Amino acid sequence: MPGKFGKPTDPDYEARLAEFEARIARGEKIEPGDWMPEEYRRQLVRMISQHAHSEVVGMLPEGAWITRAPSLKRKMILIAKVQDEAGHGQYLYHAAETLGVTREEMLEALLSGKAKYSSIFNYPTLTWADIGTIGWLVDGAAIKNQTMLAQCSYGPYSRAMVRICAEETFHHKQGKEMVITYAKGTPKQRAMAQDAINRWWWPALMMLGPHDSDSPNTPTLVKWGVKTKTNDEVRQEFINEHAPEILEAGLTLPDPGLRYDEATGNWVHGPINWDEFWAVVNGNGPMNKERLEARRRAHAEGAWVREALAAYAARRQQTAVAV
Ligand code: BYC
Repeated sequence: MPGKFGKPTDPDYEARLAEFEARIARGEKIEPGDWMPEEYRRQLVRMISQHAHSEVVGMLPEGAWITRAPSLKRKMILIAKVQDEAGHGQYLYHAAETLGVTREEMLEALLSGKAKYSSIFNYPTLTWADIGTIGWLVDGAAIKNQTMLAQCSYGPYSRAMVRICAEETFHHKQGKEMVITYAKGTPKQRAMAQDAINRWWWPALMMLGPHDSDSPNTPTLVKWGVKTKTNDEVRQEFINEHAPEILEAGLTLPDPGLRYDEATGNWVHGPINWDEFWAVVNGNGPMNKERLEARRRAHAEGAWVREALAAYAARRQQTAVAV
């Protein structure tokens, strides 16, 4: 049930805002139906719907390899993983719907190219090692970000994150196991794993969002407890965990500036190519066009399912009235 969304021009806005912020400070969750500033709602709809779209578009790069998995075991793991991403999309669309936005509005925004989704899914999966690398790096980055979002002040988003993180943890483990296996394998397997790490490392760092100095949404999101860490803080956590593990596996990272800093305990990275990031975000990445076309095609091909569901619901309603 949508809540009351307060605007600064409302006579009681300041008093209600103070109570809203006090609830967040006490660690209470804001639930659907509760009073909230319109800007809090707008930010959540933006973020949760982008997140849902990312899960759905994120099925495409990995889905492309289901028919080419090298063993039955790997194929079953990949099918389960891609299916999980569809489920994550569902939880997230539902969470966004609690804020009064409809599924149709969100899908229209995605299919028309208005809505954003994660930059990472606009890169191609060129070899089988990309599948393991997505699990290790992309799910690894997603978990760092989503563990933080599981603490967020909006109840439905926070609860969706708890469940999603549990599933992503399995995705992360299988990806790491796969890449480490290939890193210890034949020279050809090692080369394939290294090539995949080289191509996915920087996009995985970019996926966590622009530097804090270029992140206009962070201050509002942190103030209202949606984000509890900034983009750079989450990125640092991701690098601190993954850089040593990748090096330990006998692989290298494509960053000549990467070094461990004794004083801070952080792995310091070299400059990130933000021009590439913004090009991808603005629709000019290697796979943007293809990803959107695939989603539009899937939506058109699913029209008969939506029509059948609507016809079934109408018939059930008629039967209920007759009884
Ligand atoms: N890609 O002010 P900022 C997964 C946009 S999927 C595209 O820092 P914010 C998985 C940003 O939207 C998990 N756009 O934004 C699935 C904003 O533009 P607008 C995906 C990006 O929101 C399948 C502008 O840049 N995770 O795990 O404070 C298979 C300025 O940025 C990106 C989520 O979606 C980007 N990477 O922080 C495998 C997590 N980064 O909207 C795995 C939820 C920034 O003002 N989202 N932009 O026009 C978030 O946590 C935050 O939205 C972000 C960005 C950290 C991504």
